[in-house]
Amino acid sequence: NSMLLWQRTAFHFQPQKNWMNGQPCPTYYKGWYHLFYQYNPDSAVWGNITWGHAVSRDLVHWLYLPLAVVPDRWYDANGVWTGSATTLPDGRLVMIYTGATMESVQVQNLAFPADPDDPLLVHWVKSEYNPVIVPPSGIGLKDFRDPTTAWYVPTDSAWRVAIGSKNDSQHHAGVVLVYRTTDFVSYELLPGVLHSVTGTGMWECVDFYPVSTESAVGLDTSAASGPGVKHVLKASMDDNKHDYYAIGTYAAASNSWVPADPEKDVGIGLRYDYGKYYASKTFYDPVKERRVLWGWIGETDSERTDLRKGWASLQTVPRTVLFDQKTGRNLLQWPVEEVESLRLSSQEFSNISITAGSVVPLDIGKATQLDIVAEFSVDEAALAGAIGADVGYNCSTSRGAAQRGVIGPFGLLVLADEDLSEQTAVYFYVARATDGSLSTHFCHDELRHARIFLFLSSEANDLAKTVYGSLVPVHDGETLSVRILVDHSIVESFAQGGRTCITSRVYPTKAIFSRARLFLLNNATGVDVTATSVKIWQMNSAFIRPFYERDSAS
Ligand code: DQQ
Repeated sequence: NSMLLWQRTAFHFQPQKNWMNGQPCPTYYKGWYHLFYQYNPDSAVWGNITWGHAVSRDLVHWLYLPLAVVPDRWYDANGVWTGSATTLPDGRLVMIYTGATMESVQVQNLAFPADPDDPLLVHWVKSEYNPVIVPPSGIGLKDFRDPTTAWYVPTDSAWRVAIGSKNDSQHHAGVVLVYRTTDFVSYELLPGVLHSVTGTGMWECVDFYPVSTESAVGLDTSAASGPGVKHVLKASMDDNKHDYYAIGTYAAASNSWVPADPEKDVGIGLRYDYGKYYASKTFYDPVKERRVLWGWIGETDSERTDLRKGWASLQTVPRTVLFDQKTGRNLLQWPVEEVESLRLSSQEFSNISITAGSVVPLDIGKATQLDIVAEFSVDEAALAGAIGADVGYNCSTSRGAAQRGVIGPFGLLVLADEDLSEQTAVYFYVARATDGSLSTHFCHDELRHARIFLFLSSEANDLAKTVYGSLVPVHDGETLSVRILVDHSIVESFAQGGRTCITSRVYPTKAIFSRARLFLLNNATGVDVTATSVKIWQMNSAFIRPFYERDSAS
């Protein structure tokens, strides 16, 4: 439907048409970044899951390739589901993926590049040994999926692969099983579980990787734990469709991982992203020595609408993931530096005062493809007076940017129309306890988005509208800062250098083309706020296009 073309994004990855699912399977091979993604080639809703494939030189400009792995065997007839890539020391690539069998049993299978000399890895073959892992006893036949990238354990002279599951006889616990292998064909289930958290249900798309606590570089998945290295365990909660992670300590000898803070364990603590975000996955990029995170942005409209528009869901921009050395408790996520290559002209504003209860338009011309970096400071004297303000605040139970507090909300209104009837508010909201301590909330308010619906007025309530967010750690002396990527129907925000991130999938009907605007907002009752610096870049499109084999021949 051409009416909806403005909702397609310009620099986020999305297929040409139809349904894309989480979890991406990213990797790097012979000069190219590869993205394999769960894809329905036939329709804009989930089904016929197959591996779509795209390649890029820079993680920003992508070329669509033919389908990589399709469901054509008894062991994957009901879908080629999520998998992972492992690069062996000799450079070979091993892909292990979940197949849903003819009877919908979840088994693990191997796939290999048909021609390892082809850097584009266009053709794939399946192993004659498939399936290589079947559900072990005590595990549900449909609760055994999404094998991780393998890591090598030198003391054991073997590789290990983790697989997510659940254990309903143990208080609905999410669990991670670990297999040992030397040849990727035969696997031995290790005793015990890597980790388990009661009450969290099925863990999908488990990811397990080391992070350096001392330097700002990424680590290969096989980097051993020890001083200066901790391990991140991430799982996608099938019950609530959020991605949770925790940082902890891995002991290969005992096949166990222990979170640093049991109160913030996987499934009950930190999330990668507090918006519309699920089924993410990292890979190690050996070229730039970084760990890169991909996440899946689903739709918040109905399947019926997706079918009409002919496509559904996207990927976030790839994000670099680092341990936050300053807080020591969380990860930092930041758009990969290549995203900055899309920056075109910029405009800079400084020291704009936003008085309590006001909105300030920023005259920047087009406002549908932006990269924004903004810093705010709150009037000190007013802050000192605001003791005991808004202690019980919570983004998701609030009324969003319309709910006025003493020290918030303030921030930006993106994808807004001229009279603000449509907008996504990206804002901070500060609460001050009676002991004087501050806690800072970071939120996205979509409540004023897409009230009008395009096809039938009876579908006006089709969209899930919500206020997203969480607390963001702020250190003494830090200014409040946010980076926001605006891309037609996606708003991706990174607060305080990426300590807390939120992604919104919105459906603008008024803030489109040249009618989209950008504003500063301060809806606090008690404090004036200064936008000390706001830098805004217009963003180029990434022009994702098909790549034909004849191109490579020429
Ligand atoms: N969807 C895939 C599974 C995965 C889930 C199947 C994540 O492999 O667990 O489409 O959304």
